[in-house]
Amino acid sequence: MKLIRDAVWQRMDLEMMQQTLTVILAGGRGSRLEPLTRDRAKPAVPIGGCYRIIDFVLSNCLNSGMRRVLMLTQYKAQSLDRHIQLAWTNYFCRELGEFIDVVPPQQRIDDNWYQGTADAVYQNIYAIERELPEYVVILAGDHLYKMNYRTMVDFHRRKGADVTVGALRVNRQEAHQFGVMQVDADDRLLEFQEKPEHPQATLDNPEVCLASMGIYVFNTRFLFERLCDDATDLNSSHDFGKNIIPGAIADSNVLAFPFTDENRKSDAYWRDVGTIEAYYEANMDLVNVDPQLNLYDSQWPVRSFRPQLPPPKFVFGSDGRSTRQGVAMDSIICQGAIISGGSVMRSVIGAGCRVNSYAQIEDSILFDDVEVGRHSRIRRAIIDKGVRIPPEMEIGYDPVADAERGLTVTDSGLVVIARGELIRTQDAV
Ligand code: ADQ
Ligand code: ADP
Repeated sequence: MKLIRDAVWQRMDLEMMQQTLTVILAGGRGSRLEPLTRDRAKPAVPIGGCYRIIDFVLSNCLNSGMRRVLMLTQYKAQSLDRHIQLAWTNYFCRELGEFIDVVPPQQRIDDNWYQGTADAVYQNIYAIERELPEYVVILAGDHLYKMNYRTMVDFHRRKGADVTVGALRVNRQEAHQFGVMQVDADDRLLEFQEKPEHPQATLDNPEVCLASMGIYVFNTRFLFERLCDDATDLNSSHDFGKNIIPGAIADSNVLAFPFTDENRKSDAYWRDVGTIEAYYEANMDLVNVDPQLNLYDSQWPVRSFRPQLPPPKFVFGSDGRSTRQGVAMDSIICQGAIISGGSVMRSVIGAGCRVNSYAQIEDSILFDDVEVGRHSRIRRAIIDKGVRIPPEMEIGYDPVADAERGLTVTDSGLVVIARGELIRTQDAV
């Protein structure tokens, strides 16, 4: 009996997801992630060694059965576009009506670039209409989390909503960065304030607010009506959080979908890695012994592009006088990396990196093809693709010296070395 019921549910789920079109907003500048976003869009920023930020949302889409995806890009999209072509297009079968289309601004409706998030979707209204979806799921391309969107679409459908907003409980101190909501006992939105200065707590806990995850399920017809009205409103900033959602509360059925972790039965892991510090912490979580975001979960595969590179290698290195074992602990080491006589602790080492003899790397993130010279010491640093650290260099030990070299140093002392930033040999200690 249970088997039959499961099969019926699965079929209904499948049909529901086939009636769904996904729009991923991937155009934000990510200026607080500078200099990592100097040449690439935020969703294309590498994370966890062999992933890009966008891989988490796209893996959620595939794992949730959402196979019609429009990705709206705007800012420095070339790296993102190439990653999608390399890593993702093969998972979608055009013959079955599946696709992932990267859509740059085409100025089809008028000659403006996208203004806000709602405008980005409005300008692609024809592409959405062509697919005749029942529901449109709008996602952001720069969040880290694992979520089965089916449960959210199902919640939206069962409760007869016009629009459903993904919601998560956050500490009151952090809530000013988000849309903050008040809901009734039936999850109906009573109030929505975008990034309020004084966020209002939930009724049951004065330290907690209900935040918008910036993801939405819309009935297509309702979405179109609201976008068309908004487009002609001269006072609108054409943004979902500022205009569309607050405007819909008064006369429509707007619901909040509470996102909780299915396994841990608690508040789920979800991060908007908007700042260098948040980005760094998210990487450090991945190298934790018990990470909140587990990459080794076979029930929820996270996919990405895998270059054809040899496996990582650990070798004894030598400086002519003695030898030193190449070691790594509590770390992620990607393909093609060689740890030759250096030591790596609590770090993420990207593909093709070289860590030479007597080098020490701690609590750091190296993107692909970084070379660390002999006897260099690196601590709490983020090093972009292809940077060469000369021998006997110290990074992350003296914030003043690091800033004098022209490197980015955050308030908490994290050092960021951007792509193409060459460190002159005479800077070495
Ligand atoms: P923010 O993240 O601050 O708040 P925004 O900067 O508008 O909102 O970005 C939303 C998403 O859209 C991001 O993924 C961004 O990259 C993308 N984006 C922005 N402008 C775009 C454009 N013109 N074209 C294409 N994509 C674009 C939102 C909500 C809040 C909510 C937070 C959660 O407004 O209510 O709490 O997300 O992070
Ligand atoms: P990623 O590092 O994200 O893989 P790519 O190597 O694909 O990015 O580069 C992204 C884009 O940025 C490309 O168009 C590339 O030509 C450009 N780019 C890379 N480095 C620089 C730089 N130092 N100055 C200007 N543009 C750059």
